[in-house]
Amino acid sequence: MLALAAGLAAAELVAGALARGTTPFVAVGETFIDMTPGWLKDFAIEWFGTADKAVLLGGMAVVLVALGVGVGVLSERRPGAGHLAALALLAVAGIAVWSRPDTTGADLIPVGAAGVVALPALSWLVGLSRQVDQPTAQTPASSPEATSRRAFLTAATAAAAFAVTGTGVGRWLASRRVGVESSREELAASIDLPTPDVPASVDLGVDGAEPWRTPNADFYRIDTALSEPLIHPTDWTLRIHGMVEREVEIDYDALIEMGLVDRWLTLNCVSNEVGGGLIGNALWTGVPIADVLALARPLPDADAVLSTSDDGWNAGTPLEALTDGRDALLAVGMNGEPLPLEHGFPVRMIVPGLYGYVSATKWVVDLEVSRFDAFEAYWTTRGWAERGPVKVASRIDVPASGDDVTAGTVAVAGVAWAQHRGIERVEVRVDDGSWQPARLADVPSADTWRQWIYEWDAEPGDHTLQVRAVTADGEVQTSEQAPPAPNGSSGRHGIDVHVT
Ligand SMILES: Nc1nc2c(c(=O)[nH]1)N[C@H]1C(S)=C(S)[C@@H](COP(=O)(O)O)O[C@H]1N2
Ligand SMILES: [Mo]
Repeated sequence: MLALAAGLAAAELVAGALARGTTPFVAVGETFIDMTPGWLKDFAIEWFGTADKAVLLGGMAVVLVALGVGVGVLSERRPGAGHLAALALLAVAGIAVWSRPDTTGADLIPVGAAGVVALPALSWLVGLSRQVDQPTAQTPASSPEATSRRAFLTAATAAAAFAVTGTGVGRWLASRRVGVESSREELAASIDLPTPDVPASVDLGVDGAEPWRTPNADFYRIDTALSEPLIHPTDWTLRIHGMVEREVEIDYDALIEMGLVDRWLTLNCVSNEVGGGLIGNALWTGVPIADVLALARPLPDADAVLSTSDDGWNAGTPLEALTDGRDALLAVGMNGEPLPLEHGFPVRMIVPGLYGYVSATKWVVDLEVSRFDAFEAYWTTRGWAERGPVKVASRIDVPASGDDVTAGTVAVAGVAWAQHRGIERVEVRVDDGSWQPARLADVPSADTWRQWIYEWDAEPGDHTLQVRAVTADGEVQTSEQAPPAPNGSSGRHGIDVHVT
């Protein structure tokens, strides 16, 4: 019983820490509710009314105690059979978790944690308890009986203590997340967020191509946080200090009152491979970082801002990129919603033209005005470049490499980006032919990616297609291949297609 309780506690703890709502206990209960026949449901509601959930949970506790005792008694007699029975219980929990409609693979981690704790705990407790049951042939004077009893009681107390604290801490972690989620939902009503209507003629709407606006749920996520920091907006402050005339600290309301702007900005990761998907485009709502820095008045010698997240991650950004008039934001909204927790709630940075690792600090709480020669940031200490301007790049979304297409007119389409410089031209080449101009969609500014389409007159056979982009300031995307480290991948994206 104690081993089972310790296992459940491990599951609650891990689920709370990973911010997963579906603990094995909850999943089994929900599955039971779904499997309950109608007459029994009616009966339960009639008899217990709104206390039906409490009754169910109480009933589950009684069943668990009985199962725990059963497995324990079995293990005392035949340890192998006991362990098999425990594994079967875990399997039932795993199936219950897996069968929940909103489950993901990560929801199975707490079940694994339950097994990792419960099975050894079972062996340990049963082993000690068997020693109590098997008095040795020695004389009572040395009292091995008393010693082994004490050992068992110590182990049992440890398991019980773990069960109680693990469950408590797990529940507390989970409730904190719920609290932050609900304050996020309240903000949706109190701050002025736009409807993220996609501007006219930016999206060519080609079948299979990525939409111009990336929905929040599809936006790539990259960070070092195992579970995202949970910050209530009312607890959030931003400190601006270092090489400034006047140190400043502002809270969430003060930030909002500085005035919100809405900007379409494309964010991408330095780790994106040629042709990869670590890029997204959203309507961000926020306060210009320049306005916030101006409150503190940076000193003339400063050339960088070291921004730090609530969880200690940091990034170094050129001061110039934050003050040269571009739309560098302290963002509070994403696509018309308060920032999702995993994208930096309540406040993050977004700087057009720079990779995320040198600019897009999520859960930002501290801006230190400084000099590049005075610090090293999280990724620069790990060998990545100190500066991370975005490299011009382009990608073919359709057809997919390896596709079979029918001869005739084939829509070849994708995106190109060079944030803050802008895309002037995109060209496509078939096999070793000459570069042909693609047609470009509109863009609201130079800070977003730009869709393109090329109507290809496809002839039967195997063909290779390549794309390259040219920036508004005349840089032609290089064919020279570079890996993501240390400052972003380069080279041309190409696909192979078979035309029938
Ligand atoms: N606090 C914090 N902010 C962070 C990171 C991080 O690890 N921790 N990663 C950065 C990197 S490398 C990128 S590419 C972007 C990704 O932002 P997204 O997850 O909202 O797409 O966040 C940046 N901000
Ligand atoms: Mo990144």
